[in-house]
Amino acid sequence: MKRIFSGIQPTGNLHLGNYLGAIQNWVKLQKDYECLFCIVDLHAITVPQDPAALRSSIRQTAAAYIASGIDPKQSIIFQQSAVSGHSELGWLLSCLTPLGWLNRMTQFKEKAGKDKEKAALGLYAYPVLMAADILLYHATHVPVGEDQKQHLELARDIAGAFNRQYNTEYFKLPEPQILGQATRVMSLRNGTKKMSKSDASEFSRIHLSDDDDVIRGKIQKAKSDMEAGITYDLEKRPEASNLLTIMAAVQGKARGEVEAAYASSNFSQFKKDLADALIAHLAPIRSEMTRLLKDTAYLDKLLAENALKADAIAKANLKEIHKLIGFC
Ligand code: AQP
Repeated sequence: MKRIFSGIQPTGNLHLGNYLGAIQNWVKLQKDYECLFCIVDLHAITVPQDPAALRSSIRQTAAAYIASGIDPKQSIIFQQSAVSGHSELGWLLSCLTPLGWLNRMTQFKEKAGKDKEKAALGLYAYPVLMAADILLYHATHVPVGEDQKQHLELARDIAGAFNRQYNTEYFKLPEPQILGQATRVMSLRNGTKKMSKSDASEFSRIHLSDDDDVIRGKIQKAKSDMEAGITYDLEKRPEASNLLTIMAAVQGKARGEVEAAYASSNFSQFKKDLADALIAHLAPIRSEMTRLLKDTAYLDKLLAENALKADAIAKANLKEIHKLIGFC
């Protein structure tokens, strides 16, 4: 059995990083794997969320998955909070995860900022819940962007800790799949910073819901440099490198091929072509998202039905886990 689990937090509009680093790969993988694509709302509340905005982001995320090409008949698209097994296994695994392992997690350090004392316990324990998400379904593969690599390594360590504690080989270690060219899409304002939903500047990212003019405006304003030609050099030209990577990923070309085509172009021509390529790729997704979001009854029904499917797998696995722990 080859089973995929992956998810995105409904913490706002999805952006090009979520799309190129995660969803685009899921679409390719869904033919060869049994897939669960989750809207990880329990992770979203590790930082404060407005309830109405969260509710709307959950539907928007579901619509983005489907509009991008995830087939809801083939893959299980569901909401994490609708399957209580995630929280339950999260607790069971937190009882055997050493604090020292969590202390190493760089995402907590970045998100908690300077005042760690004020950060929520949930933000700190986030990677244990992520391990539970994956292990609850015995997922064999987990396609994610580069930023989730450390959390996935921890999930493997936690699976090993469970096996050792209960003297079993129950959990197989899930394999990370960090695929494609755009495994870490960077901010359009700063080529050394990850494109992120929580960046204060809207101009740092392209949203899947951005219209053509907004995309053009953001690409035009994207940070560039004074060098001649558009060439890839992560150290010296992080912004040019990021834009080249985005162009290659949306066009489905090798980065070298795009680089060769623009080696003697200026930014103004390159940015115009990049905006055109992005619009050609994203406009159909945006219009399908808009259509789906008008039919909230369809989205809600789909999520409810799929939650039952996920719950059935989760319940059966939790029964086995309870036995191994000694609850029954
Ligand atoms: N910039 C990125 N490049 C490539 N992949 C990315 N992913 C996120 N940002 C990039 C991948 O998208 C999936 C879901 O991520 P998420 O939204 O659940 O969490 P995140 O990684 O914390 O994303 P953000 O945008 O940075 O959210 P906020 O600002 O709310 O923390 C994952 O597979 C991730 O690798």
